[in-house]
Amino acid sequence: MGSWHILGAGSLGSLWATRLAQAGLPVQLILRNRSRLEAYRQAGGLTLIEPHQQQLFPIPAQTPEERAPIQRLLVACKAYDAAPAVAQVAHRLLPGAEVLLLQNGLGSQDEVAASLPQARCIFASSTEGAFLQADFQVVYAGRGHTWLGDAAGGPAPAWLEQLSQAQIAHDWSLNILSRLWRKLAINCAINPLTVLHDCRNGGLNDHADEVASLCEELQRLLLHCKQPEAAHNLQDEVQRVIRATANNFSSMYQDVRQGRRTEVAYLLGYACRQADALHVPVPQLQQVHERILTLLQSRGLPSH
Ligand code: NAD
Ligand code: KPL
Repeated sequence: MGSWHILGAGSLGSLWATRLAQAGLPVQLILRNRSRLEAYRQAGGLTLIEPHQQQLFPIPAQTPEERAPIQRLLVACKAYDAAPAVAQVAHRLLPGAEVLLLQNGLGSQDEVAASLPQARCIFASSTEGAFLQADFQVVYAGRGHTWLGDAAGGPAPAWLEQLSQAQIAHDWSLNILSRLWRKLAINCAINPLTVLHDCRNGGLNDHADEVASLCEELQRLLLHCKQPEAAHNLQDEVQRVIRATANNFSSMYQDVRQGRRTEVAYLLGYACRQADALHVPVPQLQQVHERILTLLQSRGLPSH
């Protein structure tokens, strides 16, 4: 069935690459440039770190300039890097190639799909947790689930069987956009407020009114976007997530704290742009968005 090409050897890309390799499936990593490739070769491969074991996988790697054609590409970059990264390898995609997009939020998937009319783009929404302990060393921090689907319809791909072999817990979703919208709404109700109030997710219990008014606006927006399933009981779900992750720092909080670029443009930014386009009033969301952009600017971080 051909090799898995994985674009981006960060947290999630390394997690997928090592599990596919562990199952004996052919994998090729695509790294940014020759100096990353050199650093990777020095490391001897990717290391997967789990609670009671760690294992090194000497997975072959290449740069985007390599010429070998690509049938199946897993894009594991951040949302803001996805389209430019795909552009570097677009000429290598075979007719009918499949491109899996692991990005959180919305907007980046459409950017990629618009640039690849010849490919089948499959969107994913994942609750897996992974982080890099060092370059090319990935810690599998929390087992989760990944939903995959084709917003344009069509059958489930035969290679889903390979994900089962690799023990990547997954389901084929007939409404992947609804899943992505639901996750986006939850992230929009929690993540920016944790940054603005400098708190763990559980700290938002002290700001329940603010969370509730964001949920109300997000629910209205989802209904206008024709996503009733994603809108259903949003506030209860947000409260459940806050309780379940009370002790955690949100991903946006961690990005800001570590001086990393955030995916805000594909979360709150996307929600505000959709609200604008559909003339849905979302004053609290817009105010939180502006406050976040100001905070990012004050820290010298990109606001897009
Ligand atoms: P990451 O920053 O750890 O990894 C991204 C990698 O892509 C980096 O190694 C970067 O160097 C690489 N990259 C960027 N541009 C490239 C290019 N042109 N060519 C080759 N490589 C390139 O990010 P991540 O945490 O793995 O997140 C990826 C996506 O998955 C994000 O949208 C994130 O929100 C989502 N996600 C992550 C997790 C998680 O636990 N880490 C869970 C769910 C969803
Ligand atoms: O996904 C999350 C994140 O931190 O990005 C949760 C824990 C759901 C908070 O929105």
